[in-house]
Amino acid sequence: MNKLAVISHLLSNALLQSPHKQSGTGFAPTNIALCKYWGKRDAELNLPITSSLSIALPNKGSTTTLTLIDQSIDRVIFNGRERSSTSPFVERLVQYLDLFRRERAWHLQVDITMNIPVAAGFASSAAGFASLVIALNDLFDWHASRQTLSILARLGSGSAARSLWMGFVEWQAGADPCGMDSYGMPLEKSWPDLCVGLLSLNNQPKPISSRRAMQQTVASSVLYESWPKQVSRDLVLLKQAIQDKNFPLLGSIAENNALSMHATMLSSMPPICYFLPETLEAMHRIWKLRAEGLALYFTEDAGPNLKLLFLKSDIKRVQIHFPEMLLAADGSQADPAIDARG
Ligand code: 2P0
Repeated sequence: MNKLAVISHLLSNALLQSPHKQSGTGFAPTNIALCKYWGKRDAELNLPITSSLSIALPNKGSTTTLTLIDQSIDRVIFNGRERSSTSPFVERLVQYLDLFRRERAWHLQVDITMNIPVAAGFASSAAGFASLVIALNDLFDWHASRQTLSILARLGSGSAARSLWMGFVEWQAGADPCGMDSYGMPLEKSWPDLCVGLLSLNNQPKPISSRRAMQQTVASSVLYESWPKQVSRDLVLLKQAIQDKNFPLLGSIAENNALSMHATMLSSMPPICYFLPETLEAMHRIWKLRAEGLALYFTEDAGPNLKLLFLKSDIKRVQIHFPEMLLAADGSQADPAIDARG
């Protein structure tokens, strides 16, 4: 099944005619995976090999506004600056919009604003595609469920399936070849004392996109065989840690999960290494502080920067050691009852 067939299955033809309104808007939060998505069983539909689990950063994310324009091409404005129609970013976005445009009779101005440090690689495509789908839902008046929007967002970028909710979200891998059972689900748990800090260490462009890196890992790493087993264990332990508010368990499993994902990359051929000297230096500082009694853990995605995990009671101590850290979530809004419209 291809993307168009999935969309036709989810939305009737009547819903795919011209937009109902002149404009539509949506906000979606960035999500940080505590148990990572790494590897696809279907590259066209972004269907994962394993489930994954994330926490949303409540006030950090992407707002997309779509406005119908009387022009022959789409215009994309990112953080106030118009982007060239030939840039890979705009091409990927327009290709995605085309999935919902059976006749090329209308075009849009797409305004995307992200309030996360974009150059530092924290602005994953997840919040971007999720906010785009919420804006399309508004523009077309689909009244689609969050589950449907999660599947639609996944077609743009896998991790976007988790950005439709606040709080903890599990993206179920599912087994259906068409992916109708592969979407995000909020956990009915909140943890107001849990904090996430963004530690920006190096803003150079990535050596390889996460999309390609995933593919290369699955195709060539002998260690990848152990990844699904690790994820099965980690999901159980993370949910237990969230249930019991057991922070050392949550921190140690999230950190180990990230390092194990990077281990599969290091063992791929050719090797993939997102660590930079600054990354390793920060990891050693975190481990030393932990040995000295500070409950501080990290997670790392497909880039050199770290996300710090700690409790509200330790904010000041963490800030003394990492004054440059951006406090992105203090857990107080990690409530699944609040939906992503903010
Ligand atoms: C995650 N990452 O779970 C993992 C951890 C990066 C490292 O999801 O190809 O941009 O669009 O489905 O979602 C980044 O990959 O990849 C990612 P595509 P995506 O957050």
